[in-house]
Amino acid sequence: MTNYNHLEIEPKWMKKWSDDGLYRTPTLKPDSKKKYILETFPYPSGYAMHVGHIKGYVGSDVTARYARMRGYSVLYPIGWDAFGLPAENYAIKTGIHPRPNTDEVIKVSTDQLMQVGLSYDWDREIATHRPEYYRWTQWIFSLLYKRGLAYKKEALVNWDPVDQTVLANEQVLADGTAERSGAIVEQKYMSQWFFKITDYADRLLNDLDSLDWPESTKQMQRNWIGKSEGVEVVFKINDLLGENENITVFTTAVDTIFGVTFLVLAPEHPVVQKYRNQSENSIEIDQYLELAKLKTNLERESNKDKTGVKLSGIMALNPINGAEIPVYIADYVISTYGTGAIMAVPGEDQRDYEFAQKYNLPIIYTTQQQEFIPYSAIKKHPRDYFLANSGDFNGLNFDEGKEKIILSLEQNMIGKRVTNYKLRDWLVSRQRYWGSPIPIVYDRDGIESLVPESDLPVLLPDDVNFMPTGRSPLIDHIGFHDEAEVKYGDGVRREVDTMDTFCCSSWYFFRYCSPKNTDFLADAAEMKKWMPVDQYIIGAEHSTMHLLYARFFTKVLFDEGLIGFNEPFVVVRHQGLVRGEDGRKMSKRWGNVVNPNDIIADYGADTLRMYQMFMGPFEDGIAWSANTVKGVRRFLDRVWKMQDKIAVSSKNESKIEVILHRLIKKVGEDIETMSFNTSVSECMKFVNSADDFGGLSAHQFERFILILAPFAPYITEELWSAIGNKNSVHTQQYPVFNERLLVDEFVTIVVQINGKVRASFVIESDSADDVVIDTAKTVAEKWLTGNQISFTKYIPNRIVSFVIE
Ligand code: ANZ
Repeated sequence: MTNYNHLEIEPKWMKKWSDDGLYRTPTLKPDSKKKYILETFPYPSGYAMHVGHIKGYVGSDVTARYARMRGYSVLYPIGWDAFGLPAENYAIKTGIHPRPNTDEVIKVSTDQLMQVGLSYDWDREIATHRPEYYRWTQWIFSLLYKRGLAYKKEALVNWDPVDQTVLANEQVLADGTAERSGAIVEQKYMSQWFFKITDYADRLLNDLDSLDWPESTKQMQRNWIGKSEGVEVVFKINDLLGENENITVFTTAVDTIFGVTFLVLAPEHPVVQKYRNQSENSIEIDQYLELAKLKTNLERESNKDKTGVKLSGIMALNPINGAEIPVYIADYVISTYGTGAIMAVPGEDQRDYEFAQKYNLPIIYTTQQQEFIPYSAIKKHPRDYFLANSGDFNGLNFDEGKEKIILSLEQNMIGKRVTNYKLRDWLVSRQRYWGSPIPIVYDRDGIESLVPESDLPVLLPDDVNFMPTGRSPLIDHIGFHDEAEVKYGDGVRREVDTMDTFCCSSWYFFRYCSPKNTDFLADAAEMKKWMPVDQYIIGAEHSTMHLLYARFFTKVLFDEGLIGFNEPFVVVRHQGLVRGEDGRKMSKRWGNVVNPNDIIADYGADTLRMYQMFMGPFEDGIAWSANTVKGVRRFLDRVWKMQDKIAVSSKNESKIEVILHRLIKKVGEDIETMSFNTSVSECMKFVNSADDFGGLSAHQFERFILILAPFAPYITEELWSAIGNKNSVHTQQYPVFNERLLVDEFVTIVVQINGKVRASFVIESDSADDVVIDTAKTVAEKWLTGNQISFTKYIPNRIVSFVIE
């Protein structure tokens, strides 16, 4: 027998599978069982793909292969999230245009994924930077525009003064610097396109309940949407000019209103603008506003050290009791949430407490304890806390107090109940080159209109200077605008911003249903057959934005009557991070990156795959172990050698049969619950037992190969063909197990004599009748000696009963 040589086997089968179109998606008939298995499509920005990506993909592939073997018609596609910042930043760094570079990376990565033996239907491959794809990204923009869900407005954006560009929130680090340039990011007002995802906030929240997603992911979505029910209360202002001005605050703790000792405004609040010049401390205020501009919202919210400045010259009146209180400006209040103004209650709110301590402001406690109690504690047990220092409401518990205070504010028209959301409209325009053009044109008066559907796609020109200049690169492309002028009239100019790459990735799973369709984003009948996605494996870093945006697009298409479901992903799971051997995140900086190509070259793709499934629970973060990789390879070597020990009828055949049936059951169930690591370890145990028993019968070996096939597709294909099969192992049915064989290995037999239980003993299950009866006679000897047994009955694996004279 030859040795196990992965270098020979793997390229051979890879080519054969591809030539035969083995993994092509079957045509789905109405009565077929379907499974749509999806994974995040990679963005082709640099070279070699990471073992971390590969782990998620192998998990999907095992599931896809197993589903096929269980008779499902499977859609398991792949594509490229090709537009966007990773590719553009790489282009800026190297000076190489993103198109040829992206196309080259796609080629290299395709080869890499093929080598791993992932059973994609390559005929369905898509890439978001190809016009036939982004035509439909633009079409969705148009649909949103027509439905009143896409609009333009002035907004504060993250501005990188070094790279001269707007940054997405994810590109701003927690310390407020730009991920790429390291510059301190500024906040700047610019005109931007938005999608009105806030219209869908309640549906996006409520529909989460029905989804089989990790609870933590659902919770992150809930937090991101951030539904909050509270009250808006109007505070009148006393100013030197005697003008009529109010400040409306949003509070979720109106029951603490008697404890308000100052108001706080966000630096951007209009009242600040109105009074800043006439305040005695206007210089100090101006300085503070400049400083606040440099901070991102994230920094402002997480800021430990509360800073602020008094807006002197005005006082506010607490509407509930007329108390006069000062007004402060502080950046821990965010302008874009609620009303951008808060009533500060230092007796029960931690941030207000810290602020009051720092600026020596009074504290009024409104609970019976007369000390600081965080409001979160009160909210948990509102009946245990009683109002104090709260006028007519004293002595009421917080439950009753809240309702009565709200009613009183409502009656006096100084408060109303409101619901706020943290969710903001989705900012989709980028002053960048490498994205889908936005299908909008402006006439000479600057009035916007949609590019007609028949003119889509608006092509992204290639000959553009993509280096950052502080303006959208498309501004200066004369041909881009000339073409619009010819089509739509003199003076017409195209929109020069491009779309956020999240727009491309929010609908790609529809496209896979019929990726070559030229009439629509995907054929309606195909979408109906394949969607929704049955299993989506994605990195946990996509828990909020990507999943939320994809759900939003799906709901819009549903509302438009184009699809019959309004949630795209029934099941979502996250693969855990693969860390370096030293336990740190894999990074060039630590020199701990493992290149999958090296593992494939040294040990084979089957080892890489099985190791990744074996390294630990799929959803946990695990450090790489070169030793275990070797161990997995040794396991496959043993599997290879098993073909030499095939006995036509092994003497231990029935014993092995029992453990084989157990394995069939266990691996099947484990794949369904993504407990891949335990299925691999069971396979390893099985090989040990098979060795102990002296080998497998030919039929047993065949079934073992089938069990292993989803994990190690190459070696199993080779062994399968070596035992004389003509068809691929990957077109076979997964073996079936027999429940009856799964009973315990040992059973307890009870011995009855004349109807009375006299003894019991443990014996291998399914032992021969005469062996069991003889054993029973021995253990019950003291009742039997000297008596004649007139009748013996054996109920298999349970009871032996004797009748004696
Ligand atoms: C007074 C108060 C007393 C508050 C107390 C809380 C506890 P969520 O649940 O996140 O909606 N707030 C309102 N608008 C804000 C803004 N733009 N920036 C920063 N903070 C803001 O929280 C609502 C609470 O957060 C509001 O209720 C308000 O403080 C603050 F013991 O009002 B509260």
